[in-house]
Amino acid sequence: MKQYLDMCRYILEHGEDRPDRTGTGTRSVFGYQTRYDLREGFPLLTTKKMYLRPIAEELLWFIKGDTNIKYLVDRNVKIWNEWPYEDFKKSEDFNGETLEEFVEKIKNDDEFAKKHGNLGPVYGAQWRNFNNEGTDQLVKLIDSLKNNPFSRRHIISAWNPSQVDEMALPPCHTLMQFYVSSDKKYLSCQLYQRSADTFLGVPFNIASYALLTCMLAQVCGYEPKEFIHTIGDAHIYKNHFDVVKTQIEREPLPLPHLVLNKDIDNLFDFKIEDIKLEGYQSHGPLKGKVSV
Ligand code: DHF
Ligand code: TMP
Repeated sequence: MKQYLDMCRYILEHGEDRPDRTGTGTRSVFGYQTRYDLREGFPLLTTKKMYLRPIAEELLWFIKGDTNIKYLVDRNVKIWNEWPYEDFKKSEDFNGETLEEFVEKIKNDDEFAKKHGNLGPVYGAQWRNFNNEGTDQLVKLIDSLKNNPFSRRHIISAWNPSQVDEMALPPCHTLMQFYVSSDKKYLSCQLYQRSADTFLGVPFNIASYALLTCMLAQVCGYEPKEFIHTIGDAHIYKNHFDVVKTQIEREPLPLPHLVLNKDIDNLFDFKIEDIKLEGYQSHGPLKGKVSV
């Protein structure tokens, strides 16, 4: 994962300092691409301690077409909690609850979760039911990967201009395209990410799309080859500069290997226990605040 550290270094050295929506401030470059060869191992960062479970749970949640954080909260995955909480704070039901109290209510009160846990028509909704008009992009993609491998239209878009205003956060990973090698052996994926929090979000995004590529490869009869990550606004938040500098001093360790349950031949049958990582070694944890 030297590529990732090179990107961090490049942003710190060549980026421009700019204000941003959250008020934190970033250093940013526009347009940056990294490539990860999935045959060399699974690209989960080793220069800080990470866990595959929240990443895999979030991906299964997208694949289900779910957009309510209840699914994640029930599985103790915390990464999306802040955004519905921000909306809740503005609602008439808000009584000064803390984020923790809000999350407890999501967990224990189904009505409350239905009302306040939804992020709007984000990733899962667009992937499985684009624009709420019934187009299942994921089912179509699997069909075209299997039956028309050399198509140049293996695309899923989460970016829906007519619904972005209804979303708690407009999609950051906006468009993915797949490519089958000429010998029909390998599957590759390229992601266009419009906005990338290089310290917090990007390590999740790389692993998530690598995992999706491996799952799709298995159910379509290919082997995973490359994940290509193309970023629009690649930024490091000001309050992450110090941890990022610590991280780029660390030596990457050998990559782990992903082990999927080989019996699964339908993408929609994958469960968390079918997704395992072997041989993960890492440096210690590095923490940073998320800008909401
Ligand atoms: N906003 C911002 N400013 N940056 C993001 O990366 C981001 N990501 C979102 C939603 N909004 C965002 C969804 N993905 C974390 C990681 C990914 C993610 C959201 C949050 C995060 O906080 N990671 C911590 C804790 C991980 C955990 O709780 O398991 C980390 O140390 O990696
Ligand atoms: P923005 O909508 O103003 O671009 O803010 C979104 C922030 O979240 C930005 O810092 C990018 C970050 N982000 C990621 O890096 N990856 C993700 O998967 C998500 C959802 C957000």
